[in-house]
Amino acid sequence: MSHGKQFTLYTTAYGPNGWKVEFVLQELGLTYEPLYLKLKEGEHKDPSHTKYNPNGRIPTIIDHHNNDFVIWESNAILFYLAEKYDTKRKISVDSFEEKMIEQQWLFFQASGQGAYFGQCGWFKIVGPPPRIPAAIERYQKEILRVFGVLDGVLAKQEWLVGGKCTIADISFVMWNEVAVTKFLNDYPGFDFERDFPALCRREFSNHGYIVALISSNEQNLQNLANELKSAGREAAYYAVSKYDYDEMHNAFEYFKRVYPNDEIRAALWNVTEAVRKPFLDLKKEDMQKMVDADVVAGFGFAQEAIKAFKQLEPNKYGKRGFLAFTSATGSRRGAPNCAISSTGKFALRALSQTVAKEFKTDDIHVSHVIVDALILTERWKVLYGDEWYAEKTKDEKHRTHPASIAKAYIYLAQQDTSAWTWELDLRPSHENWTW
Ligand SMILES: N[C@@H](CCC(=O)N[C@@H](CS)C(=O)NCC(=O)O)C(=O)O
Repeated sequence: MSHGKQFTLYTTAYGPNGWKVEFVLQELGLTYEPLYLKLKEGEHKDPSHTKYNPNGRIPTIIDHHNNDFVIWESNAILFYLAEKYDTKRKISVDSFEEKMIEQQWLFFQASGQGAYFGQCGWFKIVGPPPRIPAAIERYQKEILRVFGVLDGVLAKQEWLVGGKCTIADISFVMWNEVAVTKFLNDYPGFDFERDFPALCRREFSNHGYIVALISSNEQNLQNLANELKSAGREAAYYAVSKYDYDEMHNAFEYFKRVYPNDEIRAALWNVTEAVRKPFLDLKKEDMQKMVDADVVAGFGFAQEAIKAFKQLEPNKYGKRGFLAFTSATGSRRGAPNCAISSTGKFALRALSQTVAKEFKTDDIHVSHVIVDALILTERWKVLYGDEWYAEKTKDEKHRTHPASIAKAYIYLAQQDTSAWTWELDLRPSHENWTW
């Protein structure tokens, strides 16, 4: 061939199967000439292609450095490229057993993912009308089932095989992407992040953030950091001995040492000394503890974050940094038995507003976020037991998922300078508005 590249790749711009071959060729630094066939015009059925690929589908490759060796079926191509050219095993595995597992996933991708997801696309989008609801639903359900298989496996391990990203993982990427954006976009109640967290990963680390966690509960910190790490994300934590001004400073200093070359761009505060008691039963110590944790430590946290933001240039959203104070309705209205928490949240709201106004012209975005919801975390189960939790959470619309809250924070962090939220109030749709 006159193009002088090692491979000729018959592919298309509009279908997922060819892209995985391009990903792998690029990862391995191999040169190729892509020929993007127009499927609508039947170019893939033309003898100029079918003489190489009797199946008349893309992708197909010709290896000009191996006697014009021809191979088709996307996963057969991936395996060929890995076995022949990934000698350092950058994106493939070495031992016999691991290779068999790699093959297992490649077979599953072709037969269980590609074939079924493709049928969903045919009945829902590409094929001729009428759109048959029973057919669309069947394949949508199959996509959800396959997502469940992958999510279950990836909840326990970082990658499908060999402890690293391999051709097995790469083979699934494009169809997953198409399914989320085009096939399940109108499926009732579908929420990728919420329903398949291991496939999707936690929101902030998923958006490229390193996650630096601070808490007084070391076990929780360890679990969360491990979960993020096993999902291939970067995370570190600092366990404070108590919530106070000095410990906030220590935590920030620690993270700066651990990540000397990274920037602090977003800081989220969520601390509450949640004491609920009749007013006359409260002790001086209860109030003092709240002031130390909610107010003084919150103030220290905000100072550290603002100092770090001020050293940076504005990012692509036009801000040096984003600081959020997580709060509650008690920050706006007091209620019986809430003298401690409400006083703390009122103070936090005042702090948030003053900091927001003082640093807006430094391009630092500060938001006060009220979250009024039963948040679906294991913590409630531990506190009140399985039965209570099951009863309280049975109605989907009365509860809030942490991933949905995280999504709102991401949205705030990415707002451009023309519309900054200064206060947000989040509730599940059927919240009973007792407050
Ligand atoms: N199992 C095959 C599927 C190939 C396939 O269906 N390719 C699509 C484009 S993504 C195609 O060529 N469709 C054209 C047709 O069905 O006529 C592979 O993974 O390579």
